[in-house]
Amino acid sequence: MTAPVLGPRSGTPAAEGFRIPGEFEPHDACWMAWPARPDNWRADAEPARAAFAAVANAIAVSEPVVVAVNPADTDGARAVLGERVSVITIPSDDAWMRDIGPTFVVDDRGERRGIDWRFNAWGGERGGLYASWAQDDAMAAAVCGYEGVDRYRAPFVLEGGAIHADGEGTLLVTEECLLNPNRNPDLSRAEIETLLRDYTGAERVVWLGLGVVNDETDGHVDNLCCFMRPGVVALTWTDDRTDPQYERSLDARHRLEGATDARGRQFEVHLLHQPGPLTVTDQEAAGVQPVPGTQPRVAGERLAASYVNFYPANDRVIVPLLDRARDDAAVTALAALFPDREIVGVEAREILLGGGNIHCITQPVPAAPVH
Ligand code: KQY
Repeated sequence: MTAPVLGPRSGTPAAEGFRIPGEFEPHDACWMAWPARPDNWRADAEPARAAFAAVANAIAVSEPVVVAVNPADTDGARAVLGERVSVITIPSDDAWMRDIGPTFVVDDRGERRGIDWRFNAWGGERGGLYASWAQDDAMAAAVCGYEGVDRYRAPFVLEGGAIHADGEGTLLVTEECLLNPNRNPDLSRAEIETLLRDYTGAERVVWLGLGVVNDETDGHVDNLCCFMRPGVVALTWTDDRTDPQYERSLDARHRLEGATDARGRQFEVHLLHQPGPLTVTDQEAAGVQPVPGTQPRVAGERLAASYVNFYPANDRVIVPLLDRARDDAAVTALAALFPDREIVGVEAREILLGGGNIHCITQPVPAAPVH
């Protein structure tokens, strides 16, 4: 089954009364994509597929999951994804639905639309992670077609993982990513902030500085800091002052503590101690097939590991398990922060090896509020 891809709307979401809801608000579904490329996923993506399937099956207990799969992989995906997961054939260049899918916006009349950000593989000609991304850039339009929602084509490069919204007018972003010349070199900070307001419905943008060390997205905020509810955020942290993450997280903490949100609240900042530090093993690096123009995988390289990269499904939170020494503390902390949801840990090192984690591979379809 294919769905018609409709042309984009004119106008902007904010001008038409739309906003990004908080991710902790109810969802109607969750979209994911299926990993395949052997220059990013080791051992022909088989270990990553097992991890993606575990994430999809865990989310599907709580809300419908739809997985977009390249044509050649449809039968293989169907075989390992549970019966509560739908499989739809849509080609993609890689599997980061947070960044290639639409960011959905809602209005107060119960309507839902999608934002189709311009996508350049996290850097385009200036350090993008692979050389051809046309299929990824077409994903948001395809998903909007399947969902039967109108779409706005944004006039600037952004990824869904580069923003976090509280649903009440506040947006978190990082300077490392949004001001990186490999995204929108012709736009000033003020112009970027205006576009963010126009497309997300935000009234206040809170700029953090650097993201997680060695994050190949150039510091996506979704690996650094996220909302649990309006006014309450989780920040990846380390107590080790010698660790390069320490100064980054400390700076983010200071910025958050010195800011207020769109409703004038001060932030309640909860620190989630990072895993590791974790690094790529020889065996893991050897399992990736290098291709010129693609981000290489090098043994010993630090991985951008963070427990902030979780997915809050409707009644359970899917958390990456990454480090035996730290996992329990992260799960316990999140259980206190989401007292009405079950916390479900999923082994996620194989996702991390590809450059992101559970939040990066998921894209919620918010339930449209009806007033
Ligand atoms: O973390 C993300 N949002 C995307 C990571 C992309 C990594 C590509 N190798």
